[in-house]
Amino acid sequence: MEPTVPSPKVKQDAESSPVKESLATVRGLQTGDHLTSGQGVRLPDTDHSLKAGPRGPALLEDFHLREKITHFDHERIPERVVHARGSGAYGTFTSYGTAASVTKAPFLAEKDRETEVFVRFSTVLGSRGSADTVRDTRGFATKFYTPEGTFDLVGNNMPVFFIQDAIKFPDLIHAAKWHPDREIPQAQTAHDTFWDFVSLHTEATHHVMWAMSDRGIPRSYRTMEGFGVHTFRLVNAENETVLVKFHWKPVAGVHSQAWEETQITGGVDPDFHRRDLADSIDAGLFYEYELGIQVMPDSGDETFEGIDLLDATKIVPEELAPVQPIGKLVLNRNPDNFHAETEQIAFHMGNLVPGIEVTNDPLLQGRLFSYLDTQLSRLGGPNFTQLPINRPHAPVNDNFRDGLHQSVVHRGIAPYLPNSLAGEEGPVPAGPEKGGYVHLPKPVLGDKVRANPVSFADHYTQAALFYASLSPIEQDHIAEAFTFELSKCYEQAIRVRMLSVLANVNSELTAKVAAGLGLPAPEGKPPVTVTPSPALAQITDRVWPIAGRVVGIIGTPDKQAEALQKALKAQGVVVRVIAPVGGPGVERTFQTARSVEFDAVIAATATTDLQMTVLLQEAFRHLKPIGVWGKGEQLLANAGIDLKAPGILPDPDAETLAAALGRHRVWERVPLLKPAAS
Ligand code: HDE
Repeated sequence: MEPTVPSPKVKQDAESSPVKESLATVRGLQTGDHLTSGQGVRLPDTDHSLKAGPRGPALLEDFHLREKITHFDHERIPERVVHARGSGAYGTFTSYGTAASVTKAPFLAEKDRETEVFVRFSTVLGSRGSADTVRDTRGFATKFYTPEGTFDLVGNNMPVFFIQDAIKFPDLIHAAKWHPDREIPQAQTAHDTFWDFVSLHTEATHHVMWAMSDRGIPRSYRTMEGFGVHTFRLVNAENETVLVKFHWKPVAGVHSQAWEETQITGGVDPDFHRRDLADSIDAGLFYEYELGIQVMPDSGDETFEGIDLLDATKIVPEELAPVQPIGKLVLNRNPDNFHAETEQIAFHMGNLVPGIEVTNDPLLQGRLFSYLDTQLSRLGGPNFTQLPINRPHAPVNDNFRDGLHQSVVHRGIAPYLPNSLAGEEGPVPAGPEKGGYVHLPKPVLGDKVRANPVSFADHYTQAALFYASLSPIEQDHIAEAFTFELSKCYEQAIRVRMLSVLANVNSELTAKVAAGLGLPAPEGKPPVTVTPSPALAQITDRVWPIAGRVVGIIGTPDKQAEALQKALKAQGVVVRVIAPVGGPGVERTFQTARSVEFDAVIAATATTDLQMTVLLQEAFRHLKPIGVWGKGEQLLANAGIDLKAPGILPDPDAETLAAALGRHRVWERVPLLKPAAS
């Protein structure tokens, strides 16, 4: 019943791995029929320690007991200081060839070039065991294993960041993570220290708007955009340069959970996103994204249309610089071992290949230091690049030697340059003609100062632009999120201060949040005019592909259910029957089903089961299409749902359901859910 994917054993042994086996030499190293010690000695018994008689004591000479427990004692490694909670998958990136004029990096420039990648998605604030669906920024980090060396694009699902200078990162994270005295709250920003910091450090305002928007609560990793955030410099074969911003565009569109759904999901399935990624890949419903670039001229001042491209709190609206697609990513293989692959993968902003350079963005510059540094304590020394998941798919000849966990047996006596002793075995420097990474000569000049450029000072215009670009429903969600989070603060002064920040963004938003908090709305100085960027809105008239969506039928596994299953399968939709008890064709029981799992529900029985009533009510509140088959009408009546309400689909067929799912939710139902004005 419950599990709907093949067992892990079947999964790992599948012959049809769609990507090439990068870890072929180390996958499944545990071989042989017999249990052995770490030294390969066969063991007759691993259930009883060696004792002086059955009643003990245990003997120190029991090498198996000591080895087994010692290894176990050291199984955990430090979790990431941020982005501790994550999950990942392998995939293939195929270049369209459309970036050939702007970069010489072959994995982007050559048409149809396939590159193996590993992507790790993450939340930022929670610990490794925290829930997936919390309100947070999501990491979207991609390792491209190219023959020219590894390139890492370590991005987020929001295009801006809280701070402009890396030196503020420890402050930001100390404020945003749990309170140091009690280590609560876990994985959320709804607490005093976060709002204290961001209300004082107003360059965070733009990112806070994104975090409070529906982008902070994605439906799945499949339905998230990804952004490189910083501006990068691309270099072509003629050494001409442009400035670019990287975007991942999900083929499935950008969709979010409803806020209440995220809270329920955190309890009923804390692994919601992780599970969806793994199950979807097992089911062949691969996650797909297009990589795109916004291309800006490499003007000497690194600005574009008045926007400072070195300021990571600013976007370049797509209407000013369209996102040009340059390749496609398909995530199509699950890791075999979470620890070895997803936990041990180490990203680094300095993993660059010829054709891609960094800029002077002060946030990016600090990251260039941090990522390498953090791995030294997290992965225990400088040789983490030798871990299978981190090994480049390019020859390595680095003259680095020794160190903890060295697993290469280096030969030769001259790991230094210049030398006259290494002969054929020694590396020689490679100039640009041999594919060497040569930093583009750029003049560096300036007084030594601790200061920001003047252009970094505007903290509100783009926050206002973001708000103005969203649909009214999304704007309401932002107001509700601010109200919720600020209500969770203990300190009234923090709420009042944050309202005064919002007052500089948008007075209507400030009024709504102030009303929710029962506080007066302060006057501010919001930007007089902003030009909205329609590309930022999530709720539009667009209909999206529906692969990976889940429909639940409350009923029995009959012919009608089977026919729907068959018809929607073609579009990648999973249809699950929810029945009172388990049995053939039943995937969820009344006891185990919860509304959050389903994107649409069909009531096909007149059950009076209270859990099913709640499921329908939640589906209704969360704006999901609800179909009615036969006696299902009675179930809707039990749940107090009006059959004429928007998105209640009488006797829906596959086509009707698909159309409704393609719009993600029944937005027309929103007015029904607002409390009547008194
Ligand atoms: Fe990170 N960040 N970060 N970050 N970051 C880490 O590196 C850091 C920033 C991002 O799945 C750490 O290996 C500094 C922006 C992702 O393994 C650490 C600053 C963006 C991941 C670190 C930033 C990110 C990390 C922790 C301010 C989006 C997870 C463990 C200058 C563009 C990668 C690790 C994974 C992880 C430092 C800001 C994205 C400590 C100092 C901006 C997706 O090195």
